[in-house]
Amino acid sequence: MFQGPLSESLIKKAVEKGLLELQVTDLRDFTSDKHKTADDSPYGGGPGMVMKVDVISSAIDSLKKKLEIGNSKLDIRVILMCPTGKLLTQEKVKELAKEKHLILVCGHYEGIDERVRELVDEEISIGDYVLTGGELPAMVLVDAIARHIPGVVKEEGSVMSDSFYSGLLDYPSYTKPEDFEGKKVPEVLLSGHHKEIERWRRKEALRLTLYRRPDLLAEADLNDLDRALLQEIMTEAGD
Ligand code: 4FV
Repeated sequence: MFQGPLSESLIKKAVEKGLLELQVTDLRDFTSDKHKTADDSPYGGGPGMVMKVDVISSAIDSLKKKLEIGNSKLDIRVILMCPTGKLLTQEKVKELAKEKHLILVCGHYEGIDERVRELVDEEISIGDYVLTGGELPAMVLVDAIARHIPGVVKEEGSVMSDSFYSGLLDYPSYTKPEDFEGKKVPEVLLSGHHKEIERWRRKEALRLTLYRRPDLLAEADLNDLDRALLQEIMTEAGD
């Protein structure tokens, strides 16, 4: 599953530029039976299969050993992707982007043996829904983190102006055609007045966040201009 998403576009270029190193480890290589069994039926009965803790444990240990060759003090963070984990946010992405080595454990089938939780440093969920495996969540995390590695995204500015980067949703963007079925690009964006454009974009980001994600607004660190713009928005909306 990792071949496709992680060998395309920005991630592919980041690996080619040596900014990012990705290695996929097959848990079956750490099984001990001739059928390479990495899962088994749940004790106490019930549907589905459970990933075996001993297989995951020897895989993590082997990876750590390999990474620690010649540098035992290496800081390796082991993360389990699972729906019971802490919801992934841009804050967490920025934090993990500062790490040197991440091992992402991907569950599969019904789930993982509960004792795997003691083998990991943290558990992360990408959302309150259940997927067929932890592979896609791991790819989502790799993609989100990669954007914060200097040099991966050409224009640093575009990461800085991301939604959530400043705690707000992103401002609306427009490009050619200037007029689409009578829907025109806002005049200010054609004006060349960069201060005006910046002010308009901040106001629209605040408006979008106010109406779509007021929870984010409560967390965002707003300055005086932001508060003035919010006042304007609410006055204009007659709120
Ligand atoms: C998931 C999530 C997720 C649960 C059982 C894999 C599945 C299966 N992981 N965020 N949402 N995992 O649904 O991270 O093993």
